[in-house]
Amino acid sequence: MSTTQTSTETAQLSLTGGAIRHALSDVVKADDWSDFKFTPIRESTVSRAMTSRYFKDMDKYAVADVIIIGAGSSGLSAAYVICKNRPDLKVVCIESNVSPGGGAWLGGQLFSAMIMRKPAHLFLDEVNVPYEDEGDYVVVKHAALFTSTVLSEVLKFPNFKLFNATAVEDLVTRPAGSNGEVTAAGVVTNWTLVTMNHDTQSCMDPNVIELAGYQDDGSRDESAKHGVILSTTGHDGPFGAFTAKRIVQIDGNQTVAGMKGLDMNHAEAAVVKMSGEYKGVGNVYFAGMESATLHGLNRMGPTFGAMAVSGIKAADEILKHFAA
Ligand code: AHZ
Repeated sequence: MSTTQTSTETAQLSLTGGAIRHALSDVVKADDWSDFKFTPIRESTVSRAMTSRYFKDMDKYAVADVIIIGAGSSGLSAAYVICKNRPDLKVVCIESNVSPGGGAWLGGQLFSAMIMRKPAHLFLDEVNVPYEDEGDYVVVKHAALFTSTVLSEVLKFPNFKLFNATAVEDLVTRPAGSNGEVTAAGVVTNWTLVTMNHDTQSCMDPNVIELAGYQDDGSRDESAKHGVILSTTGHDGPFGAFTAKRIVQIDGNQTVAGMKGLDMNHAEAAVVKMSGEYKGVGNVYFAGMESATLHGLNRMGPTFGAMAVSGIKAADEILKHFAA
């Protein structure tokens, strides 16, 4: 039998053994629900409560210090590390799907358990996700336990905003040198449902989130740290590797190498090592399986240590950028 208690200024709710007692207002007396009611509300109040906050967030995060593209296991792990260490940075995550989490709701195929090779279990310790210790690797009883825990931790940070059901359609770029070099200065966004229907509707222009550190005329504000983009859109697929594919068009010197076959032992460390800053176009970092697609690394299949650790590594580089 468990006891859960929440309290507000006006009421205390006590859940014990199936009997719900509303201690102060006596709404439910002796299991008699016939007079049960909620506090009153107008429909327009609900609309305003949602939309005012959403648009306030859009306003607040129109300029961001860190823009994370994709809320899969690598993106969420990175978000956790950045938000925890730098509560002063504005961190926004754009996720094209309605449900954040990417491929980390299942361990592999349709199986529930999630495998992480050591030392990635240290991240599980940090976020308090329990696991079975099998020696060289650990097992979380359901991948959804990992994803929902990291997601809820990240969402609780006051400096983090998730815009889900929103797709990144392009990068904002600015000149960054006399030889045609460019730097990424933001992302171009749209509702995913709009992104999916550009071909069937008349022009629906997108929206933009700009990186911090630029002036009104687009030039760098040298007195401020410039913001960064961390792309974690997963491996090549219908939506995946979005930024990798776009960035090599922008940076004509590079190509998307494409993900190689599955090799668990080599793939995980390689993804971690190759995650981090992208040298071609300024202000862009990669983590997770998008790094594998960009750099031609093996995939690892259903073992998630590299997703957490590559997110941590990219986050560490980003923290160093802001600390310098
Ligand atoms: O919806 C995508 C997913 O949630 C999102 N995404 C992709 N393109 C986007 C775009 N705008 C906004 N243009 C976008 N969001 O990015 C997220 C990627 O999550 P993921 O779980 O696919 O990637 P990950 O690298 O974090 O984790 C990969 C997990 C895998 S795949 C794999 C294998 O195939 O071998 N093994 C592992 C562990």
